[in-house]
Amino acid sequence: MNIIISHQNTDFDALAAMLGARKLYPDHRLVLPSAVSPPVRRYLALHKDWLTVLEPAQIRGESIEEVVVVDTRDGGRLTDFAEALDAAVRVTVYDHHPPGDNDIEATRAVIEPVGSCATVLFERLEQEGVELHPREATLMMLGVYADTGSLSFPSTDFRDLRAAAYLRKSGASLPVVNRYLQQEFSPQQQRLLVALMNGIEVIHRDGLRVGIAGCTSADYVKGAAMVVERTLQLMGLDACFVALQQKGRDVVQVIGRSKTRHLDAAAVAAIWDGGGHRSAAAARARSADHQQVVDRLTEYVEQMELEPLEVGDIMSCPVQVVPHDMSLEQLKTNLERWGVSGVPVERDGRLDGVVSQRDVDKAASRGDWSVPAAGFMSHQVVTANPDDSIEAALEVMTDEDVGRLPVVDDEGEIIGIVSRSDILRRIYDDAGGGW
Ligand SMILES: [Mn+2]
Repeated sequence: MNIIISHQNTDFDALAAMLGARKLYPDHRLVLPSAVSPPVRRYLALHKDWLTVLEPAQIRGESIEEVVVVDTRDGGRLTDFAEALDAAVRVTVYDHHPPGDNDIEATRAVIEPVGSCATVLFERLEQEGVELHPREATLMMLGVYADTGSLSFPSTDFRDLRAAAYLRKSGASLPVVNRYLQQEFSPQQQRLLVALMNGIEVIHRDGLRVGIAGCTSADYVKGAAMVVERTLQLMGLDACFVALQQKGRDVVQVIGRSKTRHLDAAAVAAIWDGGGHRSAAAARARSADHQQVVDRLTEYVEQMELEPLEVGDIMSCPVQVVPHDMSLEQLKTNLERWGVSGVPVERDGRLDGVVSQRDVDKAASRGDWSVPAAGFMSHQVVTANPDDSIEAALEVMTDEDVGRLPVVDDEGEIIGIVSRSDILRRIYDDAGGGW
């Protein structure tokens, strides 16, 4: 077995570099350490059908031939893999950190003094002529941005900027990158974040959650828009508008962010002759008080025309349902024929569980093709209602760690299925990412 690993508390640069390494070594398996940073964990929860990762326990006892280590070579950050590293025939390192006392011994090491390890891997892929899918480019971009402070840290090299440019050209989605980025805030920004988190009013409109807040500050807040963006992310809002007034001034700064195509931030900013894009816009309201601006924003959001945005709108239907006694062999054939990655399982007309492609692969590896669906399905009882908002469905999937939710009507009948990929498509369409 050949594996690709990285450091404890895996961050986006490490994950991006692991993906890059797997593009170079397609037969190697990705193995994550026991501790992974929370934003990476959230990213993986949503992308796991596409990005398969193993846990250290799953390689125990395997004979390891090659270990590819990325974004570190410090043995102290690789303790989960000490055994594998000892046993490996070859150890290859891709890193961008300066040398240290605790560095592991490598058969081959590619060390480049650039801002992110994703850049190191990107350049190898470029040399080999390996093409990237937009979602792969997006993760690589996340790596570059995370380690360079979105290309702003002094450690940012020309080569990081160049990698970012080519990743963008390969279709990297900046809205998705921003969705996952952790940003560092100044004290003024932190105070603003606290004020917004505490003072924001959330208006619910047909499954959309729009936050509106008014706020005063003693000094000018540089980078207030980033705080508005973070508020939107932290609160899981679809859009967020903030009226910010510096004490003693009669100008109100209006900042809008929207990640839904149902609400055009630029149209809102236009109320005060501002401008921008659908997803990000700003305006300056003169001779105004922030409370007046908040009232006007609230009126706008409460009265705007909306198409509904619900699970029922994006679910797949009609839905294929399989009986609990369908054999593994038949099920595998059917999933391929139907081109779906999972189906609900029924028994006596009622939902009994869900079978995913992963369940099928796992069962198939045991070699008994006659085992019935009930023997390897997930006994999953969480479902969605067609009236649920898609954000709520996504939350349930993340909380329950399931990839799809059967959609049932009030009588308990299965009328559709909504999968992580349905929601991904919706999120990315809304963000203009297009995959
Ligand atoms: Mn790094």
